[in-house]
Amino acid sequence: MADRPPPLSSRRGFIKSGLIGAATLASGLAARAAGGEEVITEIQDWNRYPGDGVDARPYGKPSQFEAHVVRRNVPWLTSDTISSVNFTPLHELDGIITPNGLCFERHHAGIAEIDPAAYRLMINGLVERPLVFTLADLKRFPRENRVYFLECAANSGMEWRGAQLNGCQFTHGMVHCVMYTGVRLRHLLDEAGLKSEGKWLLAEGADASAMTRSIPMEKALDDCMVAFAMNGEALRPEQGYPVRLVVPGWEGNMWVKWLRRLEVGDQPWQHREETSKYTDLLANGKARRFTWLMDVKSVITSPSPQAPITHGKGPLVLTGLAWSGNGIIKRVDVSVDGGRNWKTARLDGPSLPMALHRFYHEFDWDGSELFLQSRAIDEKGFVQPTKEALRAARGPNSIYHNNGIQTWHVNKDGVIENVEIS
Ligand SMILES: Nc1nc2c(c(=O)[nH]1)N[C@H]1C(S)=C(S)[C@@H](COP(=O)(O)O)O[C@H]1N2
Ligand SMILES: [Mo]
Repeated sequence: MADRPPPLSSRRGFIKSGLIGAATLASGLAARAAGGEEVITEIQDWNRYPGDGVDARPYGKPSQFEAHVVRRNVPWLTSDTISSVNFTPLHELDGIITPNGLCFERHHAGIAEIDPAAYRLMINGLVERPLVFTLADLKRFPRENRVYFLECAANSGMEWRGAQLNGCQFTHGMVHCVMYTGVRLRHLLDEAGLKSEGKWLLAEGADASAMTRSIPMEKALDDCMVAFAMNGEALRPEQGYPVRLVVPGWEGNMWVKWLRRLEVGDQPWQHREETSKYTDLLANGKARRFTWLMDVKSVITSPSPQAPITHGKGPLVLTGLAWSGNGIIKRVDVSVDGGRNWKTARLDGPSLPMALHRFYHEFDWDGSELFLQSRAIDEKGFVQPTKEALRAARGPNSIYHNNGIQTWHVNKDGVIENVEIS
């Protein structure tokens, strides 16, 4: 085994090259002159030795050099990790689809590990025929594939009183977007036979939190799905394996995971505060009762505090995400001067209703300080508000449904901070 290469991290070529990071650009050129760099002029180990065979990685994982791209939690936010949340690393991702292993998790009693053979979904209440479905039963209904974002109503909630967390992973990472495969809820309710008084649906999870939510029947019959796959494979346990409810465009709390029961009723149910209350307090002390739809929102994911500018002046790709529970995103504007001047960003990738949209804005950075902002506009004409406008409407003590415009301050060294300006 004498010719076995040393582990990658100690290989001379990689350590010395500085391939990632410290490059200085010739002004206006996003490349460098050829010659002198041994990572390209010298043969590297990966070029010399054969690698792993096809039986070494039966379920593929990202490159070892991407090990920092992970979900993270904020330890001081909740008293334990069972009823808690972690955040999608938005600053490291591109396109509109969130990889399954990076979708943020929000549980009230940890992850339920359900044996699919023992999985049952019951429909009862105001129906002609109460029914119980196995997973195999669900897979005998016509299937649909739909790409949707899921956003927790508490996303950006920590930012209500001022800039708080330094990174879009933490300020905006309670969102993910995957392609779901499943069956329309409508087909299952038809099978059970809805009674005409059935105006509300109670959705109940099989986890230890026994979470329930009331969903108006109109929405349930419109576009809700009972999903068993995400991005082409079975749901992950974290996301509700084997079956979760999909409630397009509406707050994440209603997307009941580990779905075990649907009860049809004639009015909304009373729910336990700690699992199902995402009520918005208003400035006058009143509360907005039903605020299910997630409003138009966007954030610049790079550059951002966790993705500083390390390449110096010259060509820069600014990118971010926009989404709305009202449908598709029509336009995203970007400002580099804190909202004084706006330019239309370039949307690229599929534009699907109630899904994440990807935008880009390419410009030459002259090395001066910037105040980066993005502002999304959806197909219904709703424009993402400033944080001041939101506070004026709801007062300083609100928490949920914060879709205000985010500002990132870029200093001359390319270091970036979460700030608020007025
Ligand atoms: N059964 C069950 N469903 C649940 C929850 C839960 O704790 N238990 N959390 C809800 C909340 S508050 C959110 S934001 C979403 C999060 O979905 P995710 O973990 O797939 O990101 O699931 C919802 N569905
Ligand atoms: Mo949530």
